[in-house]
This record gives sequence, C-alpha cells and structure tokens, in this order.
Amino acid sequence: MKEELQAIQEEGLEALRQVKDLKELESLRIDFFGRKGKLTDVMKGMGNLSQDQRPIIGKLANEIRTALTDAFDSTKNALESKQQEQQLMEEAIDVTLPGRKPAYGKAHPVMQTLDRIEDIFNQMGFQAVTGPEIETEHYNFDALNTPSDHPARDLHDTFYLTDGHLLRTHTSPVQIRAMEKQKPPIRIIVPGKAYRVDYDVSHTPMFHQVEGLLVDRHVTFSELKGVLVSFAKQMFGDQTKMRFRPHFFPFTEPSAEADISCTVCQGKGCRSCGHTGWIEILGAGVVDPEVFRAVNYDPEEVTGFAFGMGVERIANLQFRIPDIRTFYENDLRFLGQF
Ligand code: 2U9
Repeated sequence: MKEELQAIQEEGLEALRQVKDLKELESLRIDFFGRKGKLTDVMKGMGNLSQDQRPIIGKLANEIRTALTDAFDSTKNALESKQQEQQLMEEAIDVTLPGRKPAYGKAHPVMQTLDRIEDIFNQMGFQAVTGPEIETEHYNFDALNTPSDHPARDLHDTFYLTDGHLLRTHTSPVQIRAMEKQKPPIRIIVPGKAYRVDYDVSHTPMFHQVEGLLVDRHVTFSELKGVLVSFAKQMFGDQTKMRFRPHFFPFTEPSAEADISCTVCQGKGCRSCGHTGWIEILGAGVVDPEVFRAVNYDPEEVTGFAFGMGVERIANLQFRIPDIRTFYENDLRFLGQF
C-alpha cells in the first residue's frame, strides 16, 4: 500500500507538471480526490490493514494528500495568473493607433437658412410665433379674404382632410390667430411648414415659409420697403439691390412681388436670372382692411404690412441648388456639404 500511495504521488506530481489549463486541472482533481478518485480508492482500503500498519500508512496517506493538495493549489495559482495575463494581453489597447473620427451631424440647409432669416427679423424687433399645421378653411382662407371660388382653394392645390380641416397652404392663419389674441401693435414673424399639391424643380408638397406681419398706427408701404430692403442686404450682401413689382394677393392691397439683383451675376444678366438681372424672392403688401375686420381690428385706426417668402427658395439662392427636391431626398452626401 505504501508503494501504491507513493506511485499515486509520483503520478499526481507528474500530471500537474503536464497540465495546460484550469479545465484540465479540474478533471485531474476529480481523478485524484473525487469520490471515486485514485487517492480516495486507496484510503478506502485502509480498513483491511493490521492495527500496527494502519497509523503508519494513515500518516503517509495524509502527508501525500497534503503534498498533492499543495501542488494542486500552486499549479492552480500559476494557471490563473497565466490566464489573467493572457486576457490582459488580448484586451490591451494600442494607444498609438489613430482615433476614429466621429460623424458629426449638423443643421439641415433649409434650417440653416430659416435660422438666419429669423435672426435678421429678430434684430429688427419681430418676434417669432408658431401655430397649427392642420387648419380650418376659416383660418386658412375666409379670414384672409380669399374668395370661395379662388383657385388656391381647389382640390388640386390644397390637401383637404376630413371634417372641414386641411393642411395649411401658408403660415398666414397663425397671424390671424395672433391678432385674435392680441391688440395692436403687432410685430411678428411666422416660420413654419406649409403644404400645397405641387411637385417640380422649384416645388415640394411640404415647404417652409417665413411670413411677417406688422400692425400699428400710420404704417405705410414705405416701412415695408425699409424692412425688406434691410433684410435683403443682410441676407444676400450689402451690394444687393431690390425692386418691387405690382402684384395681387387677396389679403393685401396694394400688393407687390420683390426681386433682388441676381446673386450670381450681380444684376448683369445670366442663365440663373433668365438674363433679366433680377430674381424674385418674396411677396408683400399692405394688409387689406377686410382682414382686419375679420379679427375685429378697426381699419380706420390701424394699418399694417405683411410679407411672405419660401425658405427653400432662399436656401436655393444661398447654396446655389438647382432643384429644391434634393433637400428632401435625405442623402447625407448632399446634406453634409452645407
Ligand atoms: C395676414 C395678412 C397678410 C402674407 C403674404 C405673401 C405676400 C407672399 C408667398 C411667397 C412665396 C408664399 O411661399 S410662397 O409661395 N407669399 O407672396 N404672403 S403677403 O400676407 C398676410 C399674411 C397674414 C393676416
């Protein structure tokens, strides 16, 4: 039995020298110390020993068990540190590698233009207000003096919803709501989305507008011109010229369309301006007395001016984009350039 125990010790120590990882070590532990393990087997045979042999062999068996347990423990410690070291090596960060560039987002070009327009009018004392995109015929057309047979009301031009609702075709209903809430004087701009049944190089079914309204005593077309010329110079440069052509809108009288000197050829005439030297950028006029009556303002006491511009059109000129539909194709290669 003594030889058997010594052989087990030899075998165990040798096996521990060969062991490669913690998994192998665990199966060795079961092989030697498990319920059916080699050492346990020999110990079971102790009962058959004579009285005088039993303490001697018992002592030897304990010594061997302790020696093997110690060897197991130190092998386990060594394997564990080896494994940890390997893991640290594998997870090591190479601080000399070049960094990855994060993809920065930025404001959509139409929003950049909208922000700039808002800034300019804010500096001139106009406050931005907003309102609902789903409107009634009353706020979108009736209160704005638009006759019931006006072509803008046509199914082909306006997105009608159910229950007499529609998608606003301009942001003008917001000015009506503002006048209903507030007595004059009023000096507001209304930035926001508008919707029309239209789709070509210069129209998308959803587009953005900035409209403005100023109401006070003794407001004339001159003040309107002053504000708009100042806007055009700040937006397109100090050398920009502006001209007003007579026009018609149901909600203003007199009305005008305003052009600026071409931003490409400075008014000399080129392909961009159809060789006229001028580019149309907005519409404007003196608020029609009928509009004031609709909101219980007295047209004998107050006058006002209003204007409206399409933001995509301005962004178009600012960034020289030939087709405004590209703003809404969501191609990041296009949008990232601005
Ligand atoms: C009220 C009274 C008057 C707003 C105005 C225009 C002229 C105009 C167009 C420009 C290009 C719309 O986006 S566009 O197609 N707008 O020409 N808008 S005056 O007049 C108002 C608005 C509200 C109460």
